[in-house]
Amino acid sequence: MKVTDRLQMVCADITQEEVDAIVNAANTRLAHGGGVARAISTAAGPQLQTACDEIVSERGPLTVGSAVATEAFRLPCKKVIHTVGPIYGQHEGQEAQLLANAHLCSIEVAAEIGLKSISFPAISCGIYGYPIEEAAPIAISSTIGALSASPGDVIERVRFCFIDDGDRAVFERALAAHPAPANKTAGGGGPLAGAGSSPATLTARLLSTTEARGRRRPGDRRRRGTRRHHA
Ligand code: AR6
Repeated sequence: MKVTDRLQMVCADITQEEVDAIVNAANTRLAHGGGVARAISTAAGPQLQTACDEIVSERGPLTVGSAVATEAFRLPCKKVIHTVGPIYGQHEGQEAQLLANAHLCSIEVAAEIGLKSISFPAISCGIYGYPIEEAAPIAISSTIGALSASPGDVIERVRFCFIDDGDRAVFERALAAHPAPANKTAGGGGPLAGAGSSPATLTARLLSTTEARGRRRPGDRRRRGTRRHHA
Protein backbone atom coordinates (compact mmCIF):
# COMPACT_ATOMS: atom_id res chain seq x y z
CA MET A 1 0.00 0.00 0.00
CA LYS A 2 1.24 3.47 -0.84
CA VAL A 3 2.05 5.65 2.14
CA THR A 4 -0.46 8.26 1.06
CA ASP A 5 -3.20 5.61 1.10
CA ARG A 6 -2.63 5.41 4.85
CA LEU A 7 -3.60 9.10 5.25
CA GLN A 8 -7.17 10.29 5.74
CA MET A 9 -8.60 13.80 6.10
CA VAL A 10 -11.82 14.16 8.07
CA CYS A 11 -14.03 16.90 9.39
CA ALA A 12 -14.94 15.87 12.93
CA ASP A 13 -14.49 16.52 16.63
CA ILE A 14 -11.21 14.80 17.44
CA THR A 15 -12.48 13.80 20.89
CA GLN A 16 -14.85 11.38 19.14
CA GLU A 17 -12.21 9.75 16.96
CA GLU A 18 -12.13 5.96 17.21
CA VAL A 19 -8.43 5.44 16.71
CA ASP A 20 -5.69 4.06 18.91
CA ALA A 21 -4.46 7.56 19.78
CA ILE A 22 -5.47 11.13 19.26
CA VAL A 23 -2.86 13.86 19.31
CA ASN A 24 -3.28 16.85 21.56
CA ALA A 25 -1.97 20.29 20.51
CA ALA A 26 -0.51 21.01 23.92
CA ASN A 27 1.75 23.59 25.50
CA THR A 28 5.04 22.88 27.25
CA ARG A 29 3.40 22.66 30.67
CA LEU A 30 0.59 20.39 29.47
CA ALA A 31 -1.87 22.88 30.94
CA HIS A 32 -4.89 22.27 28.80
CA GLY A 33 -6.60 25.63 29.06
CA GLY A 34 -7.90 26.30 25.56
CA GLY A 35 -8.45 25.12 22.01
CA VAL A 36 -8.41 21.43 21.15
CA ALA A 37 -6.43 20.71 24.35
CA ARG A 38 -9.31 21.94 26.44
CA ALA A 39 -11.82 19.94 24.41
CA ILE A 40 -9.71 16.79 24.84
CA SER A 41 -9.15 17.41 28.55
CA THR A 42 -12.83 18.03 29.19
CA ALA A 43 -13.93 14.93 27.27
CA ALA A 44 -11.29 12.74 28.92
CA GLY A 45 -12.19 13.87 32.43
CA PRO A 46 -10.02 15.30 35.20
CA GLN A 47 -7.67 12.31 35.35
CA LEU A 48 -6.07 13.42 32.10
CA GLN A 49 -4.92 16.75 33.50
CA THR A 50 -3.76 14.99 36.67
CA ALA A 51 -1.67 12.55 34.61
CA CYS A 52 -0.18 15.45 32.65
CA ASP A 53 0.58 17.40 35.83
CA GLU A 54 2.45 14.37 37.17
CA ILE A 55 4.54 14.10 34.03
CA VAL A 56 5.50 17.77 34.15
CA SER A 57 6.19 17.65 37.85
CA GLU A 58 8.46 14.61 37.44
CA ARG A 59 10.17 15.54 34.20
CA GLY A 60 9.77 19.27 33.78
CA PRO A 61 8.07 21.01 30.88
CA LEU A 62 8.12 19.43 27.44
CA THR A 63 10.31 20.92 24.76
CA VAL A 64 8.73 22.30 21.62
CA GLY A 65 8.46 19.57 19.00
CA SER A 66 8.50 16.71 21.51
CA ALA A 67 5.65 14.33 22.42
CA VAL A 68 4.50 12.24 25.35
CA ALA A 69 1.68 9.71 25.73
CA THR A 70 -0.88 9.33 28.50
CA GLU A 71 -3.92 7.19 29.02
CA ALA A 72 -7.10 8.46 27.37
CA PHE A 73 -9.43 7.89 30.34
CA ARG A 74 -13.02 8.60 29.21
CA LEU A 75 -12.16 9.13 25.54
CA PRO A 76 -12.99 6.44 22.98
CA CYS A 77 -9.32 6.19 21.91
CA LYS A 78 -6.72 4.22 23.88
CA LYS A 79 -4.06 6.90 24.37
CA VAL A 80 -3.55 10.61 24.04
CA ILE A 81 -0.25 11.77 22.59
CA HIS A 82 0.51 15.30 23.70
CA THR A 83 2.80 17.27 21.43
CA VAL A 84 3.92 20.86 21.57
CA GLY A 85 3.85 22.75 18.30
CA PRO A 86 5.73 25.98 17.72
CA ILE A 87 4.23 29.40 18.29
CA TYR A 88 4.34 31.01 14.87
CA GLY A 89 7.04 33.66 14.62
CA GLN A 90 8.64 32.91 17.98
CA HIS A 91 11.34 30.36 17.15
CA GLU A 92 13.82 32.29 15.04
CA GLY A 93 12.97 30.64 11.76
CA GLN A 94 12.88 27.10 13.20
CA GLU A 95 9.09 26.91 13.17
CA ALA A 96 8.83 24.55 10.17
CA GLN A 97 11.36 22.15 11.64
CA LEU A 98 9.65 22.22 15.04
CA LEU A 99 6.24 21.62 13.49
CA ALA A 100 7.69 18.69 11.55
CA ASN A 101 9.24 17.35 14.75
CA ALA A 102 5.90 17.51 16.55
CA HIS A 103 4.43 15.20 13.89
CA LEU A 104 7.47 12.96 13.71
CA CYS A 105 7.75 12.56 17.49
CA SER A 106 4.04 11.86 17.84
CA ILE A 107 4.26 9.08 15.25
CA GLU A 108 7.39 7.69 16.88
CA VAL A 109 5.73 7.60 20.30
CA ALA A 110 2.68 5.88 18.79
CA ALA A 111 4.81 3.30 17.01
CA GLU A 112 6.92 2.70 20.09
CA ILE A 113 3.90 1.72 22.15
CA GLY A 114 2.47 -0.43 19.37
CA LEU A 115 -0.38 1.78 18.23
CA LYS A 116 -1.65 1.37 14.71
CA SER A 117 -3.87 4.37 14.13
CA ILE A 118 -3.52 8.00 15.13
CA SER A 119 -5.50 11.18 14.56
CA PHE A 120 -3.92 14.64 14.44
CA PRO A 121 -5.57 18.03 14.75
CA ALA A 122 -3.98 20.96 12.91
CA ILE A 123 -1.11 21.40 15.35
CA SER A 124 -0.18 25.07 15.99
CA CYS A 125 -2.88 26.34 13.62
CA GLY A 126 -5.17 27.81 16.30
CA ILE A 127 -3.97 29.79 19.30
CA TYR A 128 -0.32 29.38 18.19
CA GLY A 129 -1.08 31.24 14.96
CA TYR A 130 0.58 29.04 12.33
CA PRO A 131 -1.06 29.84 8.98
CA ILE A 132 -2.74 26.62 7.88
CA GLU A 133 -1.59 27.03 4.27
CA GLU A 134 2.00 26.98 5.52
CA ALA A 135 1.48 24.29 8.11
CA ALA A 136 -0.33 21.77 5.90
CA PRO A 137 2.58 20.83 3.59
CA ILE A 138 4.88 20.52 6.58
CA ALA A 139 2.46 18.26 8.44
CA ILE A 140 1.95 16.13 5.32
CA SER A 141 5.65 15.92 4.42
CA SER A 142 6.84 15.04 7.88
CA THR A 143 4.08 12.47 8.33
CA ILE A 144 4.83 10.80 5.00
CA GLY A 145 8.52 10.84 5.87
CA ALA A 146 7.88 9.25 9.26
CA LEU A 147 5.52 6.61 7.84
CA SER A 148 7.88 5.77 5.01
CA ALA A 149 10.71 5.31 7.46
CA SER A 150 8.73 3.20 9.91
CA PRO A 151 9.84 -0.41 9.60
CA GLY A 152 7.12 -2.95 9.09
CA ASP A 153 4.44 -0.33 8.51
CA VAL A 154 3.68 -0.18 12.23
CA ILE A 155 1.31 2.74 11.89
CA GLU A 156 -1.42 1.65 9.53
CA ARG A 157 -3.58 4.77 9.50
CA VAL A 158 -3.02 8.47 10.13
CA ARG A 159 -6.01 10.74 10.16
CA PHE A 160 -5.97 14.52 10.09
CA CYS A 161 -9.06 15.76 11.87
CA PHE A 162 -10.52 19.25 11.50
CA ILE A 163 -13.42 21.10 13.00
CA ASP A 164 -13.46 23.38 9.99
CA ASP A 165 -14.08 21.93 6.54
CA GLY A 166 -12.04 24.73 4.96
CA ASP A 167 -9.03 23.56 6.98
CA ARG A 168 -9.62 20.00 5.80
CA ALA A 169 -9.66 21.24 2.20
CA VAL A 170 -6.31 23.00 2.72
CA PHE A 171 -4.75 19.73 3.92
CA GLU A 172 -6.36 17.81 1.04
CA ARG A 173 -4.78 20.24 -1.42
CA ALA A 174 -1.40 19.92 0.29
CA LEU A 175 -1.63 16.15 0.03
CA ALA A 176 -2.61 16.36 -3.65
CA ALA A 177 0.33 18.69 -4.27
CA HIS A 178 2.77 16.35 -2.61
CA PRO A 179 5.09 15.04 -5.30
CA ALA A 180 3.65 11.87 -6.85
CA PRO A 181 6.86 9.83 -6.62
CA ALA A 182 6.81 10.49 -2.89
CA ASN A 183 3.82 8.17 -2.69
CA LYS A 184 6.17 5.29 -3.10
CA THR A 185 9.75 6.30 -3.12
CA ALA A 186 10.32 9.81 -1.85
CA GLY A 187 9.34 11.68 1.23
CA GLY A 188 10.18 15.21 0.44
CA GLY A 189 7.51 17.66 -0.61
CA GLY A 190 6.90 21.10 0.76
CA PRO A 191 9.18 23.40 2.68
CA LEU A 192 11.17 20.64 4.32
CA ALA A 193 12.07 18.90 1.12
CA GLY A 194 15.56 19.19 -0.14
CA ALA A 195 16.34 18.07 -3.67
CA GLY A 196 16.28 14.30 -3.85
CA SER A 197 15.05 13.74 -0.30
CA SER A 198 13.89 10.19 0.32
CA PRO A 199 11.75 9.33 3.34
CA ALA A 200 14.75 7.90 5.06
CA THR A 201 16.94 10.89 4.39
CA LEU A 202 14.18 13.31 5.33
CA THR A 203 13.69 11.57 8.64
CA ALA A 204 17.39 11.16 9.20
CA ARG A 205 17.83 14.84 8.53
CA LEU A 206 15.07 15.70 10.99
CA LEU A 207 16.56 13.40 13.58
CA SER A 208 20.13 14.52 13.19
CA THR A 209 19.22 18.19 13.27
CA THR A 210 16.95 17.88 16.22
CA GLU A 211 18.85 15.36 18.27
CA ALA A 212 21.87 17.59 18.03
CA ARG A 213 19.84 20.29 19.71
CA GLY A 214 17.86 18.22 22.18
CA ARG A 215 19.45 14.94 23.02
CA ARG A 216 17.28 12.56 24.96
CA ARG A 217 18.22 12.28 28.59
CA PRO A 218 18.86 8.99 30.31
CA GLY A 219 15.65 7.54 31.67
CA ASP A 220 13.55 9.61 29.33
CA ARG A 221 11.08 6.79 28.91
CA ARG A 222 8.39 7.62 31.39
CA ARG A 223 6.64 5.55 33.92
CA ARG A 224 3.35 7.12 32.92
CA GLY A 225 4.12 7.93 29.34
CA THR A 226 6.56 7.60 26.54
CA ARG A 227 8.29 10.75 25.55
CA ARG A 228 10.35 11.86 22.62
CA HIS A 229 12.48 14.96 22.34
CA HIS A 230 13.38 16.10 18.91
CA ALA A 231 13.45 19.79 19.52
N1 AR6 B 1 -11.39 18.67 17.10
C1 AR6 B 1 -10.53 18.89 16.08
N2 AR6 B 1 -9.86 20.06 15.92
C2 AR6 B 1 -10.11 21.03 16.81
C3 AR6 B 1 -10.99 20.87 17.91
C4 AR6 B 1 -11.65 19.62 18.03
N3 AR6 B 1 -12.49 19.37 19.05
N4 AR6 B 1 -11.01 22.02 18.64
C5 AR6 B 1 -10.17 22.87 18.01
N5 AR6 B 1 -9.63 22.29 16.92
P1 AR6 B 1 -5.33 24.94 19.09
P2 AR6 B 1 -2.42 25.32 18.91
C6 AR6 B 1 -8.65 22.82 15.97
O1 AR6 B 1 -5.47 26.41 19.37
O2 AR6 B 1 -2.57 26.38 17.87
C7 AR6 B 1 -4.09 25.45 23.88
O3 AR6 B 1 -4.44 26.38 24.84
C8 AR6 B 1 -8.56 24.30 15.82
O4 AR6 B 1 -9.57 24.77 14.95
O5 AR6 B 1 -6.07 24.00 19.93
O6 AR6 B 1 -1.37 24.27 18.72
C9 AR6 B 1 -2.93 24.57 24.29
O7 AR6 B 1 -2.97 24.27 25.68
C10 AR6 B 1 -7.16 24.46 15.23
O8 AR6 B 1 -7.23 24.31 13.82
O9 AR6 B 1 -3.76 24.50 19.16
C11 AR6 B 1 -1.75 25.43 23.93
O10 AR6 B 1 -1.49 26.42 24.90
C12 AR6 B 1 -6.39 23.27 15.78
O11 AR6 B 1 -7.36 22.44 16.44
C13 AR6 B 1 -2.21 26.11 22.66
O12 AR6 B 1 -3.62 26.15 22.72
C14 AR6 B 1 -5.30 23.63 16.80
O13 AR6 B 1 -5.71 24.75 17.56
C15 AR6 B 1 -1.82 25.33 21.43
O14 AR6 B 1 -2.17 26.06 20.29
